[in-house]
Amino acid sequence: MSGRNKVRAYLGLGGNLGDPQAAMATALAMLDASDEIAVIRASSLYRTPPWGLVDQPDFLNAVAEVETTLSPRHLLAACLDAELALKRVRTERWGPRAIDLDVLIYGDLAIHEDGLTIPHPRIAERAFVLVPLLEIAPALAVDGKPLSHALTSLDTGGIVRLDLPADWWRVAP
Ligand code: PH2
Ligand code: MG
Ligand code: MG
Repeated sequence: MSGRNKVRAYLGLGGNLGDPQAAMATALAMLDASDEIAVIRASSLYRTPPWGLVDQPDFLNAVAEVETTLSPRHLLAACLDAELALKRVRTERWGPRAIDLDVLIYGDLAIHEDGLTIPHPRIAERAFVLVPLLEIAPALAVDGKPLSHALTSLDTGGIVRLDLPADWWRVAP
């Protein structure tokens, strides 16, 4: 990746069908293989109770920090490409899925466009996003507000950190 215009971004990963750990590791490897995206680190994997539609299996969730020379829209497109390559079938909103990749944060940018809202509008409402995000970026703030604040009003019950090596995402399980 060229040294110019590198932006730090955070991606949310989740899944609850098939082998989500393998799907997330493969997705990060695919993104990292792009000349325009470098995966800097990934959080631990967390087993999390389903949010939204509760009558579905537990999810695995993680957050990855990346550096990219892609625009927000192209970064999102790269995420959607990885989802498609992993044969994600889009079904019901908030329903079960093999892999979901979301652009949570892109530098200091705030974007409100059709199909692209950054920072992701529901970061502060979702413990399954905040817990892994704060693990790797404890001082992160959105709109000048520390995200660690948001976590104090959320229920983190049932979220379990898996005891895996820090490079779980580099090894094909
Ligand atoms: N994703 C959803 C809906 N509900 N719940 C958890 N725990 N984790 C997720 O990633 C998740 C969810 C749709 O994006
Ligand atoms: Mg999502
Ligand atoms: Mg998504």
